[in-house]
Amino acid sequence: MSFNNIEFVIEDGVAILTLNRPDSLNSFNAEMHSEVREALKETKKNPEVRALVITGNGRGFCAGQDLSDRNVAPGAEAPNLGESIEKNYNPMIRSIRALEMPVICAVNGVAAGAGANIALACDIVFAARSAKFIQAFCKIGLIPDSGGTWTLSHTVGQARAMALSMLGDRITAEQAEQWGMIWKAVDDEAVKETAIATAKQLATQPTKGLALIKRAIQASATNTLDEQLDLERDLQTIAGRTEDYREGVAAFMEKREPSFKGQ
Ligand code: T3D
Repeated sequence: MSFNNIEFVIEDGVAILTLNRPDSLNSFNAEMHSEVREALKETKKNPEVRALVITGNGRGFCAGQDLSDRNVAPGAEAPNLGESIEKNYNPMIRSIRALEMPVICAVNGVAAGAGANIALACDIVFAARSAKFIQAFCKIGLIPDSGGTWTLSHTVGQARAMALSMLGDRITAEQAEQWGMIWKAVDDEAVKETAIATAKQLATQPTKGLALIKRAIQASATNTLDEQLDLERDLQTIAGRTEDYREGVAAFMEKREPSFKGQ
């Protein structure tokens, strides 16, 4: 597959999707959206892929929508941003959340606007210590999209979600870690390597089980305890029927390392 705005490689069971418009801090134009869609589709359908890493080239992770693509000249017809979100951003977030494998994000630099919320939609987020998370939308009269209003409320609580969204302050990676927005802040030079190593390790694990964990944790955001107990029962039923469960128990009993196939 060849792309103009992203890099996409598959190695050791891991797909690595790198946003590659560094001159505009990897902001999204229409072509990049369609390339990311293509890469996510391939990730989902390629049976060799058991984890995905999303990162960026250059000094930024992603600055959200490419604002040079928006004609806001006086008298120009107002763009329909709802259409843009329906066509591009929402399907991307839904795809990341629904992928039946771990999605690891390496936030290599500033993550602003939709860029911040794409990172926060991933399952495990590592961020370079120098990276910043910015809900930049309020500075241009918009609201956080790409799931930001939901993700932030659920991860950092309403007080912080509200202030981050209204003030558009820059949050450091360490602050994001302390607040539970991300998994870990790591040294700049180690961020991609750490994310890829984590993804490669996860790609050797029971992929179906990990996908079920993802489903359960996601559902807990809106379920009652009763609903969640029922869901855990149902998902455990599925997990208990996988080959990897059989292998995990057998390996434990035989005191050897398991060899999981992701099935
Ligand atoms: O429209 C729809 O479809 C609706 C959906 C919207 C989703 C959204 O994401 S809306 C929010 C859009 N994003 C922003 O508002 C962020 C804009 N960028 C910034 O605020 C700053 O660039 C940063 C805080 C991210 C980083 O600041 P700094 O000082 O480190 O870098 P810089 O100098 O501002 O940017 C470097 C270059 O990238 C610069 O280009 P130049 O001058 O070197 O040629 C800058 O124009 C360009 N750039 C950064 N962000 C964007 C961008 N170009 C186009 N679009 C951008 N979003």
